[in-house]
Amino acid sequence: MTMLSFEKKYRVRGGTLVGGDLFDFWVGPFYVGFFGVTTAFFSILGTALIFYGASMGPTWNPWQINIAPPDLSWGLSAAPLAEGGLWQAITICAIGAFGSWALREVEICRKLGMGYHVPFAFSVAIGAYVTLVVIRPVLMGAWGHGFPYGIFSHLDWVSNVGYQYLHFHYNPAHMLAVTFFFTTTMALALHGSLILSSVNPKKGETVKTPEHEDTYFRDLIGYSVGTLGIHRVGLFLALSAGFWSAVCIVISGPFWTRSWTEWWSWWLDLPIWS
Ligand code: 07D
Ligand code: 07D
Ligand code: U10
Repeated sequence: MTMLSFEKKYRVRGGTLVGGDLFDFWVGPFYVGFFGVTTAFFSILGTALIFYGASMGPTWNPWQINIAPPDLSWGLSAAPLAEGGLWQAITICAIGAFGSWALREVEICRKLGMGYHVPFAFSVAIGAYVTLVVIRPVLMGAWGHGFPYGIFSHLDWVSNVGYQYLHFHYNPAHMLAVTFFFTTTMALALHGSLILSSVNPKKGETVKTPEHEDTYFRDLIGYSVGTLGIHRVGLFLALSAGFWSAVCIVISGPFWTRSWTEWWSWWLDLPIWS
């Protein structure tokens, strides 16, 4: 079935979570829905606020624009717009836009009768962002612990926060997250290369079957996880990377305030050594 005739079949009403038929239509290739409207609303408003913040700042250089969170002295209260209130409003818009996008994904899943794997996966990324700008600042008692919105300024934040704990690489949850990120890229490289090697043959050669793919890994490492299984592995690895990232930052401050190198002294403190 070509894409266009398939679209004709599935572009029918139904499956919406909110709004009934009201926004149940497409604009060009995009499905709109109630959450498409809320996505557009929050992202347009949030972007406009970033431009407003930039207009108050010293530069229009896109690399240097910076919208900082309120000073720590504001605690968890609402700050005036020019003193971090903009950051607070942009954070609300960002969460509104990301949440709307995830719910729009859910509506598209429902329309197509598919599983909710894509919105679930995106929710893990949203969870990491919310951990950085809401959960950790709330646990530490000030919005000022959120990261600033700017291309270079957010890098400065990561570096500064890292050195506040002396050596962030010694954070055990950071180790797990980094390992999952590395493993995800390795898994994607293995999967991408295996698929291309079997279904994109040279001119004149035949396309190979999933049995070839299975056999390749059985010959190489003695086991094949299977053609469906590798997608489960990939999703697990990628979501674990995001999950352990959120853990590594939420424990830094709320649950561990000293250097991460010191954390490892539990090993030296084991009673078996004395
Ligand atoms: C390829 C999908 C497309 C998405 C893109 C990003 C914007 C921002 C806004 C000027 C993989 C679009 C960018 C809309 C413009 C303003 C105000 C996704 C793809 C192309 N970071 N980060 C980047 C964000 C955090 C870190 C690049 C966002 C945490 C490091 C881009 C968030 C920490 C490095 C960017 C976020 C952190 C980057 C490329 C939110 C820990 C880099 C991103 C909402 C997670 C790299 C100059 C990319 C870089 C980079 C965006 C959060 C660390 C600007 C939107 C606070 C160490 N980050 N980041 O390709 O080159 O993602 O920076 O949480 O080295 Mg960041
Ligand atoms: C938060 C992004 C969410 C994005 C969303 C969508 C748009 C729309 C529109 C394109 C989580 C946004 C969408 C805006 C765009 C269009 C049209 C993803 C998020 C919802 N670190 N470190 C991590 C490594 C060091 C430090 C995570 C490596 C140093 C701190 C990851 C190294 C020190 C924090 C990671 C390294 C340090 C981290 C990031 C190597 C600094 C965090 C991934 C090789 C001196 C952050 C939750 C992530 C974290 C984090 C990797 C080094 C500090 C595991 C590989 C030693 C303070 N580091 N790091 O979280 O856990 O993605 O955040 O040296 O806060 Mg680290
Ligand atoms: C995968 C796969 C697979 C495939 C695949 C893929 C994974 C099985 C079969 C997919 C993978 C790829 C294509 C590879 C490339 C992808 C990446 C590298 C990932 C990164 C992607 C990007 C960088 C692209 C990002 C682009 C985006 C997000 C599109 C941007 C979209 C928009 C600007 C429009 C968004 C649509 C919305 C919000 C909903 C509908 C809204 C409109 C159409 C706008 C009109 C608005 C309204 C009608 C509402 C009115 C607005 C209001 C009320 C607001 C007003 C507010 C004010 C303040 C004024 O596994 O193999 O192959 O292909």
